This record gives sequence, structure tokens and C-alpha cells, in this order.
Amino acid sequence: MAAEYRFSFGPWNIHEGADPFGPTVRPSIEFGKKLKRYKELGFDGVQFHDDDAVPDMENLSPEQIVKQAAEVKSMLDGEGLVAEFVAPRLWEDPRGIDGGFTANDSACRAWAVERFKRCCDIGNALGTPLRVLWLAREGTYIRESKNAITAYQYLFDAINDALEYDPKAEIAIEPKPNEPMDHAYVPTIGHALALAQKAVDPARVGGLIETAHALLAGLDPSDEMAFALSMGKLWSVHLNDQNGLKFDQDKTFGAANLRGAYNQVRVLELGGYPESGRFVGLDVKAMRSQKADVAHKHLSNSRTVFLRLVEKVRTFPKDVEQQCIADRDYEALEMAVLEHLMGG
Ligand SMILES: [Mn+2]
Repeated sequence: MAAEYRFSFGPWNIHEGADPFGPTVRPSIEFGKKLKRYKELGFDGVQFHDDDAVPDMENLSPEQIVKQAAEVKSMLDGEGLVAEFVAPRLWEDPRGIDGGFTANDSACRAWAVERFKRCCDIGNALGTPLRVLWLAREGTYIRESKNAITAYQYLFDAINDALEYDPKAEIAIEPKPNEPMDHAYVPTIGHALALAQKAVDPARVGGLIETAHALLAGLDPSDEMAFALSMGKLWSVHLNDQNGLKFDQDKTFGAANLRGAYNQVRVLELGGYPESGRFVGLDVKAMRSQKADVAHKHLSNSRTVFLRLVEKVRTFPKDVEQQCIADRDYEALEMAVLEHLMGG
């Protein structure tokens, strides 16, 4: 029954283990070898940054970019995989140092919009309409460095430019409140979907919610998902976990807060997410201490936790839930949930 969910991850989720305080600890695995892992681990969808698909894209013509992306599409077909989305990676280019779309330098802003268009080309070559905007450096280290009102206008313009350039594009904004910036624009799904309403084609702008990002904003990820689901705008998720307010940890789904994970699965079930055909993305990182030959367990473990929690949601006694609600006895409901999660 639970097999109706489809799972995805990005090639960055199998990684060398570098962090801001230490170098890589595992050898790089080439893209083709990573693709072979997907099916073994129970995944069908591949999430891409634009330069995951076309690494040297800044030195290629638009035609060459599309040609290379088409070659990647053949590789996916060969493995029985599909591309879920493509996201422009503006934050690793020197021109994205001050944000791309909201940079103070107009030449950098123009570059960012062009890069987004190339990202759309790559998406179409890979056979997916979904583009994800994680607005990494679109924000400030200090408030006085930008005019936030103007910056939001730049964001509106960039999204509209992409929608007009690419009639197939569906843009899912991935909110995050901080890191790498002190404060990022579009910190919550409420901001993202308000922005969507202002687009030239609001039906083609929605959201992607990451567990850790919602927690870093001090919000409940399941309620953030519920808000997007209520508007028909939850187009992908980055499920993971986060232990308190610190750096974006991307821990194994459910590893820090199993009940929080249960409630995320519950809201996806309540919202008919599997029937939408959308992917469940697991944006999880292996611990840096993990040895190379077992540095993929965070992915299969996250998927296993998700599927176990689907069973838990589906087998929760509905009569008990209804009776507790009718009696307004939420202590009893809470205990029933805890007993159910503990296997009682
Ligand atoms: Mn994260």
C-alpha cells in the first residue's frame, strides 16, 4: 500500500563529508555511479542543481547546455529514473556573492536571471517542468546593505521573467530563514505563496518545504506543509530532521523528533500527497564520521522511517481519535499517539 509514494534525492546527498571546519573525508563518487545507487536504495527520482546536470555550464553556449542535458536524460532513461526538478545554483558563482536576483550590482542580477533561464532549458531537456528556487544568498548580513523592498521587487521580476521565458516552467520556492545569510528573504511558506500570488501566472508558482528550514524558522514543518497543501501548492518536500536551532543539519528523517516526523507523514496522508504523483524528497546528509562504503545508509534509513510512519498513520485507531476529540480529552489522544508510536 505504501509503495504509492515515490522517493527522490539529489546527487549532493551522497557526498565527501566536508564541512566549514574540516576537509573531505570520503572519495568523490562520479555522477554515473551515483545514479546506479538510486534504485538499489529504493529511489526513482533525481533532484538536480543546474550544474549537477551540466557541470561546466558557465563556459558553454545555450545550445551546448541543452545538448549535455539531453545526454544526462539518456543516462536517467537507462537507469529507469526520472528528473524531479532542476534548481539554479547561484550561490557558488562569484557573481552570486551578494545574492543573485537581489544583488546590488545590476550586472550580477542580469547574470542571475540568465542563469535561471538556462536552468529552465536544462529542466526541459531532462523532461521536468519543475524548477526549485532555494534563495540561498538572497538576503543580507546587515540590514543596511540592501533595500529589502526593492529586493523583493527584483525577486518578483526574476520569477516573472522565467515564467514568461519558459511556458512549461512550474516554480517551487523553497523557503529558509537563515544560513548562509544572517537573514534570508522569503523565510517561510507564507512568504513564498504570497509572492506566488503576485506572479504573472500564479498557478505556476508553488512551494517546496524542507523540515529543517521550517524548524530553523521556529515553525512546525507539518503545519507549513498543511498551509501549502490547503492551497494546492505543495509541489515537493525536503524531509530530514534538525536538532534545535543551529546550522541546517539535514539529519536522517525522524532521527531527532520521531513524533514530528510522524506528523509530517500524517499531513501528507491527509492532504492526498501520494495521489498527486509528487515526489517525497529526502534531503539528508551522512554524518561526517561515516565510512565511505556505508555513506548511503542515511538515504535508505530515511525512506524506511518514512514508510514505517506511513503504516503508523494508516493504522492509528480512528475510533479512538474520534472519541478523544468528541470528549475533548486531548491528554487521552496524546497518550494514544505515544502508545501507537511505541508499538503499544
Ligand atoms: Mn537543509
